[in-house]
Amino acid sequence: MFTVHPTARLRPSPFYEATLAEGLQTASVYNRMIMPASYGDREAEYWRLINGVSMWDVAVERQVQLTGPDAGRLAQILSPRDLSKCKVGQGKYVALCNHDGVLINDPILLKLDEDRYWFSIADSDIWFWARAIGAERGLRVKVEEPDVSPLAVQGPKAEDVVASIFGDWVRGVKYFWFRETEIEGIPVAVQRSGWSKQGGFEIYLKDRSKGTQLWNIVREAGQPWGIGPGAPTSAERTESGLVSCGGDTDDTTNPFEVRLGKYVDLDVPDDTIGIQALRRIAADGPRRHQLGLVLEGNRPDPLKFAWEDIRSGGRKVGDMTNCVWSPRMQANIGYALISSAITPGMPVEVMRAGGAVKARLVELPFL
Ligand code: THG
Repeated sequence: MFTVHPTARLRPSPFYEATLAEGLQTASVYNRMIMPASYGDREAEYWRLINGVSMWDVAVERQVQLTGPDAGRLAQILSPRDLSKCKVGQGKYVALCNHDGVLINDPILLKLDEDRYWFSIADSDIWFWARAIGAERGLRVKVEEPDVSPLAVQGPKAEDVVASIFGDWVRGVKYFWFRETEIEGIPVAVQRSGWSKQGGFEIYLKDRSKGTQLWNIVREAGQPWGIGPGAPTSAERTESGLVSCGGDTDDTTNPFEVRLGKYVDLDVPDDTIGIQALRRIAADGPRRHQLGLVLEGNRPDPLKFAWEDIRSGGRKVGDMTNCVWSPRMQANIGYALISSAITPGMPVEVMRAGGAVKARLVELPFL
């Protein structure tokens, strides 16, 4: 075992002390922060998410705030999804692309005001990108990181827990919509969102000095429903078909290849970054697509670090980009980023460390 050497470059989450007190066992790094991964019993944490309620320190979902008269303009320039009908209090899942139409991040965009937005980002440096584009285009917009840290409450019992804290109004909050409020004097925003398909909310803490206090409020309110600490769960997200940008994608992947084409509107303004390339890709048809893989074998064999080759008829046709044991399917399942010529039902094998493994291709999501 090793411990993490603290430095000012590795910003601690406001919930860091609370997660240590809970017995945090494993973590990874995301947006140059420590991301809690498990408290020692992944299987129990998985079932708590499926059947009950789980709370996650996801402060690594850092916010990039746009403010000023051109904030909405910049948000649209960065997002090839039509934002013209996005209302204050609404969130939208967006696929940020570079000028070649390559996916560089897949944040949730929150519209806090006509002239204030947050990108709640995945793991890449959008702060630099947004500020550079805003400056190069001469826009009247400030780009900065606000003091905001999400805490996710996920699972079928999450709504009961969050309603017991904030009131029954949370039951009426629509998917990806949010409201700013406070609890015991702690300023927060409460959104129906989260990186699972088991339902739930994210509580965006707006005062980093109150992390332990907010953690304990949720922990205590959740007791009647058996809440416990957890983390974004690779088995559940894979079963549910959620994308992990940077994990399931490489530096040539476009949104159409990973089922995000429905978040690309080809008629957004011509100055939207990447839209010319995306129109071309849409017209030509993407070269690859993303399918599910169900592998033969009945022992867990997760993918470690690198993608693994997928072969058909003796030649490479794609990559297996993740692989996890699914407790509900009792199989190793994964994603294929694979030639568009290969379709569900065609025989493939995955070149794993222990040798070739036969796999069945299916449409996503699995469940
Ligand atoms: N919550 C918040 N910020 C985030 C994430 C989050 N930032 C990083 C990362 N997660 C961004 N990635 C995703 C990926 C998928 C979804 C949300 C954020 C998601 N997708 C649904 C799906 O694909 O079925 C719904 C999409 C839709 O219908 O619009 O939820 O989790 N704050």
